[in-house]
Amino acid sequence: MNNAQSLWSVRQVIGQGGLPKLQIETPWSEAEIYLHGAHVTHFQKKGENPILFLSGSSQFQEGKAIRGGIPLIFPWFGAKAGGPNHGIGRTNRWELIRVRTTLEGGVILRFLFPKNVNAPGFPPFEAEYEVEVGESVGLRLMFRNASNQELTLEDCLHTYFQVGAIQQVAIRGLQGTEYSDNLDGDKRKKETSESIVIGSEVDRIYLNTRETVEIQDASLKRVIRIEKEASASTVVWNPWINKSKATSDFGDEEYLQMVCIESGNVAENRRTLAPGDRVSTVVKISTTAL
Ligand code: TA6
Repeated sequence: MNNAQSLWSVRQVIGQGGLPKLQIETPWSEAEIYLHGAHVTHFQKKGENPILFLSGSSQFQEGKAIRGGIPLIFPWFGAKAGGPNHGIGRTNRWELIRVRTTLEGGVILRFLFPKNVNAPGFPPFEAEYEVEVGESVGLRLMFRNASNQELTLEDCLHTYFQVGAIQQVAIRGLQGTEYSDNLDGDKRKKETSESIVIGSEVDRIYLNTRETVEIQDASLKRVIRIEKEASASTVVWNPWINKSKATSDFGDEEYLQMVCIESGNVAENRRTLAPGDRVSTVVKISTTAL
């Protein structure tokens, strides 16, 4: 499929594990999205390094999460008795329902979460997801409470970013915010650093922050900007050595080339929707030279 006016193209091919994959080309960039989890696994601007990390050890099979790219997390974040870690969004096949051109000549793809999949303990809800591919990547995760009772849910775009060397990366934009430290009994702590440098395992939920976060990568000589709307939580995660070795779908050394900067509404930032209400989470990922 392509559109003469806008020079973009979208092709469906057979991806890893025999899963259907969309290959997107635009005048500025290329991207790949698996229908499985509506999972963006690749985004790269022409002449630059890939922006998203994808593990060389990732599984590609129904019911399993792809390791890397942009996993969709809802309606719960983390562990839940009776359900998979991080919810049901990333382990089900979504349907591509619309493709349209942007004013700039890029392309927006819209996906529908399967309506026959229910989350244990949650009233019925609908989810749709838009991915805009152009000079940057735009993400919009949308929910509607399709029940006649209140719906309280967490959501998160669990994005894995590619970096040159993690010890040469500075993460900026979180100074002055509070975080819950998953490695220290979820203790609440204050972020005092203007630039966060990662030299060990980090697993933090920054709360009540709507700020833009930047990944300053001295090795790849670029800045990745993560802007967000309607997102009050930012999660920062790097598994470091021991957790990498203990994770079968993650290479032992891959922690050196990645960091997760995740945008959503989790923990005390979870949101409650009245019957029929709608809510979105919006993220824009862009890069500039350093
Ligand atoms: O976002 C950080 C986190 O919650 C970590 O605690 C770690 O579990 C990570 O997500 C990956 O979870 P997954 O279920 O994808 O292995």
